[in-house]
Amino acid sequence: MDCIFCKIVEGTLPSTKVYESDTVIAFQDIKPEASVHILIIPKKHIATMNDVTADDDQVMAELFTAARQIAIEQGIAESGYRLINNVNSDGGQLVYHLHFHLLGGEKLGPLNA
Ligand code: DGP
Repeated sequence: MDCIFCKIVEGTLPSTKVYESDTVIAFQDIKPEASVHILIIPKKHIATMNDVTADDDQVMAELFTAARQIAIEQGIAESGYRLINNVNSDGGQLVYHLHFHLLGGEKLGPLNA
């Protein structure tokens, strides 16, 4: 499958990982838009939020657990952060492997700027 995030999961494409469990990994975004910009993804290939099913309940819970833990580790839990999932064309999705952007480390601008 020609998916760059699957290649990051397999380790055939390098990334700077900040978190890994059996089902989830998180790594630095290659084009950061804030001082902290981390992508949190399921190891399983799920193209978009629209493709999540009830079978994925556990992995979805683990994505949010990872987000909370990474925010603490990055020291941004108390100051605040943003967790974003872009879906399809209007949502600005460029990589079709489900991911959440964890952004913080500075005062973030308007959501739709
Ligand atoms: P989105 O527009 O929501 O699909 O965001 C895709 C993000 O993925 C974007 O912020 C840049 C990041 N990205 C794209 N290719 C790579 C890559 O090869 N490595 C890493 N670390 N991030 C990537």
